[in-house]
Amino acid sequence: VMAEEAKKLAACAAVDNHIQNNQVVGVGSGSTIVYAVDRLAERVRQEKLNIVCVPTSFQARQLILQHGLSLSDLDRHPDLDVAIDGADEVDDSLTLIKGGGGCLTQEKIVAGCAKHFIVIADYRKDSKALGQQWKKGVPVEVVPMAYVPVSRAITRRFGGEAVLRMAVSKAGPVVTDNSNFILDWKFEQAQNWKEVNTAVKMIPGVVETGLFVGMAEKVYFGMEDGSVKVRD
Ligand code: DER
Repeated sequence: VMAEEAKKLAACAAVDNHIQNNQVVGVGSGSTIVYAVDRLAERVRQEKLNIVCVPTSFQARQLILQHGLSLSDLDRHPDLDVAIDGADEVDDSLTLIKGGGGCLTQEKIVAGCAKHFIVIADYRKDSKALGQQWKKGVPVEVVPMAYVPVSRAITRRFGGEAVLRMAVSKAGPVVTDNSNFILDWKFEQAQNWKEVNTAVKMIPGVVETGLFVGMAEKVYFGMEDGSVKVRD
């Protein structure tokens, strides 16, 4: 099957296995999550489920509203039962690279508030080691005034190069939902991602990294043969 169909398979498997009545659900961002919200809305209607959704971006907020789902936030629901989100790459210890869509900060906050963080992805994200499939580097959200010193600090400490993400449909750099910039750090060799995540977060000006270490409980991969593979 094509990647889009594989995304849908993973999304439906995750929603069908992890959504039940009276839940607060974190809704991720990107293209795969669209299939999950479609399936979630269908189940809410068919089974008359009492579900409240917390978004991870303007995009997720729009998805929730467009599907007539109940919108909430972390002020009212700081404890989420489950969060479902996509990923750019998943390694064999469930470490994720996220942020290809620029939404990593709110995604990590919401994932951290959920009892269960479930990831959905097509087969292209299935990797043995970060960097094997995903070639765009690790996204790092930074305060705009600090992007140059942060970029230099990352490359001095860990090598590679950290490049300011430029917008396509807007002049100048991408501006996140939190009014920040994004550096894409093109690393050269495999790292101790737990250590890198901690060290990068300590650099003054860094808001968040796209390294999700020890957060994903289970990953559903939609495979090319139409099956769904689970890694946990
Ligand atoms: O940008 C993000 O963090 C997205 O969740 C990304 O990791 C997955 O987006 P996709 O489902 O469109 O591949």
